[in-house]
Amino acid sequence: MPAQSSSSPITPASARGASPAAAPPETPTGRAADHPTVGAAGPNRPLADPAGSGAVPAVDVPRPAGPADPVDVMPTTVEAAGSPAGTTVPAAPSAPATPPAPPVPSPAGEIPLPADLAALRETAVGVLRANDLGDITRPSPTLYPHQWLWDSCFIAIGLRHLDPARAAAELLSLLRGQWPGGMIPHVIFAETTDYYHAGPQRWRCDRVCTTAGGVQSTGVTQPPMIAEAAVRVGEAMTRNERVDFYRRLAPGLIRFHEWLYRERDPDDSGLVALVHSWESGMDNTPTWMEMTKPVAPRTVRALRRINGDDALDALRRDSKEVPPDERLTSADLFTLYRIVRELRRSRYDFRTIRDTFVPLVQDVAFNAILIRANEHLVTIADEAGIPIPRWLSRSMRRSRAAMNELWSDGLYFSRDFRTGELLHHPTIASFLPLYAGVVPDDQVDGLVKTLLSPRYWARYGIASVPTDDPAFLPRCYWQGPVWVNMNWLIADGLDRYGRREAADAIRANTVEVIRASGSMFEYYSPLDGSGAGSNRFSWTSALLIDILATHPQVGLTSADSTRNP
Ligand code: 9WN
Repeated sequence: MPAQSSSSPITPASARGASPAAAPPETPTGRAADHPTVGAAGPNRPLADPAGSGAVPAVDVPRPAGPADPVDVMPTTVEAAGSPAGTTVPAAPSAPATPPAPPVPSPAGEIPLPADLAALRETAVGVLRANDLGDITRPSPTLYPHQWLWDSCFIAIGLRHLDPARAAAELLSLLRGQWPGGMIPHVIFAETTDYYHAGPQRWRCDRVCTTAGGVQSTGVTQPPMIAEAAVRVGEAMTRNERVDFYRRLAPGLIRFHEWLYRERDPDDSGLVALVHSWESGMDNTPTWMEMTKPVAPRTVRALRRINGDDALDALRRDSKEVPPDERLTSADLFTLYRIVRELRRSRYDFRTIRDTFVPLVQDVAFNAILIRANEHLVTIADEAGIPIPRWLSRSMRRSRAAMNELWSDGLYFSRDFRTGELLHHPTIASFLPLYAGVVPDDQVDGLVKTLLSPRYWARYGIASVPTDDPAFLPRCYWQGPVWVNMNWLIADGLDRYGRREAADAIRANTVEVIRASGSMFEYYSPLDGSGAGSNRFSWTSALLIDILATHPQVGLTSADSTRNP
């Protein structure tokens, strides 16, 4: 793995006074009253909202320059080698009209990247540099000013090509937020007064626990991508560096996996349950919204009846950078706030939460990511020389078997924890078992064929909701857009099933959709390739850097729309 710490444009960790060998810096306070983002006048001043909790500050965040014009191309499909006969893989979007630039040596010093891709990579590096807050990277400069769990993992996977020590620091910094019971929270709040719509005052976790680093956090978790990221970062290190890094990470990481099973799989089903759609990372995916809508606050329903969505839209503050129609609906957002309030009242304790109205879902994507993470955890613990408790190994084995219970009609689905009913919403999550590596051989062909069908793989990539689904909206968050992290995970799984050509076609398509938009958007329309959501988004940047470094041939071929994968 080529590592470039010497020429890294990211400030080396040592220059910031931190290295993976040094303890992560402590934040001086964990008390709400002392925290700059809590209770202060200014952008985070809490106001009432219809969900009855949290802040509605009065500061506008300017929307950055809009997306580039969608590239106007005719749909093309090419035969998918390695996929069942008759399956087609949509070609990568064709290159912009400008003639191809001469190749320049790739920063990895291997296959030279065409000049336009080298420039795109520089843009991606620039985004990571601008979002670098020291030992953490914010997902985007305006909409997401704190540290998110799975974002930091995808970010570390890209950062390892620039500065492995900094990538390791990104992962180790997640342990600062670890709760005494082992949970690693989905957001660790940075010391910033920048506004975030679900900031510390909505969670009040300081009343429940003090985190290891004395930092403020949310009271829920997010997909456990840490082990995957750690193994990738470890690959970019010398053996000694890696062992040192794993020794520092492994105890906290094992405690996190223990917490997931102990707290969220109390019945030993093998599948952990989530208590909020934010834990899934796919906030408004139809599966979760089906479970969420019925618990909308009465005030929200009433306001909506009287004034339609406009009144609610006026109350939300997360849509100043991003138009409301690219995010979840206001009614759904205020319902998610209501669920947070109930979790807060339950002190984030699953045994209490179980007896409330809070929807509980055995999320298929989260569990798939956990299963793969378990494998990596074994590698990490082995190399660190730290044993994994026997009961945890048993739970890990149970998870692999339990995944089969989520299979129905050719796809995998999430399950309602309370009723045991499958939630039959086909979404991108249905394919994550490929990443987990748990799909039985006789089911792989069918699943891959469905993935590559135009319902899912539209002109500009894999839609997060099938394009013919009533819930499909091409530019709305997790209701249709292409997400770079989903592409990365699925391509990784396909590789391990020997479907390299389909995997590379996904990677080529990913590179091309980013190139065509010219910017690091949060997500992209699968129909016209236009960027949506937040811009200058970190994981899009990091995973682009990773794809170009690990699969440079993809960058070279991606402009050729007649290419046959
Ligand atoms: C809530 C940061 C996060 C991602 C999630 C994405 C979005 C947050 C929000 O942004 O969620 O966690 O405020 O919308 O859905 O996957 O981790 O990028």
